[in-house]
Amino acid sequence: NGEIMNRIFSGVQPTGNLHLGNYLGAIRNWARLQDQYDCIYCVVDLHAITTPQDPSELRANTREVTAGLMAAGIDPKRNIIFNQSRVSGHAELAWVFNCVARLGWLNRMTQFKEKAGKHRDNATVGLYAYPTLMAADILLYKATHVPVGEDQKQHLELTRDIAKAFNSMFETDFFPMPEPLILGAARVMSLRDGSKKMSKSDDSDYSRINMTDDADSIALKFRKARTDPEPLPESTDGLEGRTEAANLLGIYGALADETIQQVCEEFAGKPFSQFKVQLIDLAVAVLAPIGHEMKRLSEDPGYVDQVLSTGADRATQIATPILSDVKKVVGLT
Ligand code: AQP
Repeated sequence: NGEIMNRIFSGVQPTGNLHLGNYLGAIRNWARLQDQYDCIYCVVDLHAITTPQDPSELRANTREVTAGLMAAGIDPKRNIIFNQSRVSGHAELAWVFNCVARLGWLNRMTQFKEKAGKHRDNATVGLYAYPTLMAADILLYKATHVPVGEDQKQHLELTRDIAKAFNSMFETDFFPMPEPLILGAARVMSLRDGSKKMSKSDDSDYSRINMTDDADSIALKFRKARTDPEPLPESTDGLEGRTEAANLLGIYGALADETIQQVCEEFAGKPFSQFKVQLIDLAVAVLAPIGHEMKRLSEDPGYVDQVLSTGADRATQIATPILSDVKKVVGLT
């Protein structure tokens, strides 16, 4: 019956302000994929609570991230947009996968090591088991493609291992192997430190451009962004060892849909002060309409809630028969 030809699943955590890294690295590309794929975009609130969240902020962030997805051009009619906790199948399938995945596999996950840091014993069990929930997110819909950045590659590999192990444990070909969709998206770094990625949880608001920042804040943050005293190089070779400079050129390139080499050629020999003026103009032109639309949507929480609830109903319709088959395969029903 031609089911699930090309289905995409992707998620974003409602852990704080959406920023330029989330936009250029993920959300903008999700909007571009909606013409070619059947897409499910999930605000992953169950993932968010693997680290402590304030309940009222979590609720507000879930709405804000949903508004961000729509403001960036993702159409909730053509795609499914919903928040994870409304479809109980995610947690149910994650439990089954907890009983398939091996401790040794999870012990190798670098994201856990990074996020748990030195206080490993204090990290939640949920943070440790994060990748099995992610596997459930994807396989609950038998998604065929998952857009992934560098940081999520290892988790997708684990998802494939879990699918394979499930299939072999129960002598079935039930789960398809989801393929990574490498979009070659830019990794956006902190404006204060070119060795750290731009992140929602960075203490300094000057480290990131939030999608809701107004033109003045965008200008101020880029003006204060770290660079070096050298002018812009003629080619990418001249960016060697200049992480902050490379980051700003990368951002410009991503916003303008140009390669970094093209940006170098355009600005070769110019000082950063001059380049930043152009960067600010471009960033404001791209982000201001998105920020305005997010603000407009934030004044209409009823509409945003309705999108999430309709999305959850549609997601449930796809997930229910798949979860019910899993239960039969495992012998739970
Ligand atoms: N700096 C970045 N550059 C490019 N892509 C990025 N993404 C995040 N930061 C950058 C991509 O955005 C998507 C959603 O990310 P997420 O919300 O699930 O979590 P994250 O990757 O952990 O993002 P943050 O901002 O760093 O959150 P915190 O501070 O809470 O850990 C993903 O596709 C991610 O690759």
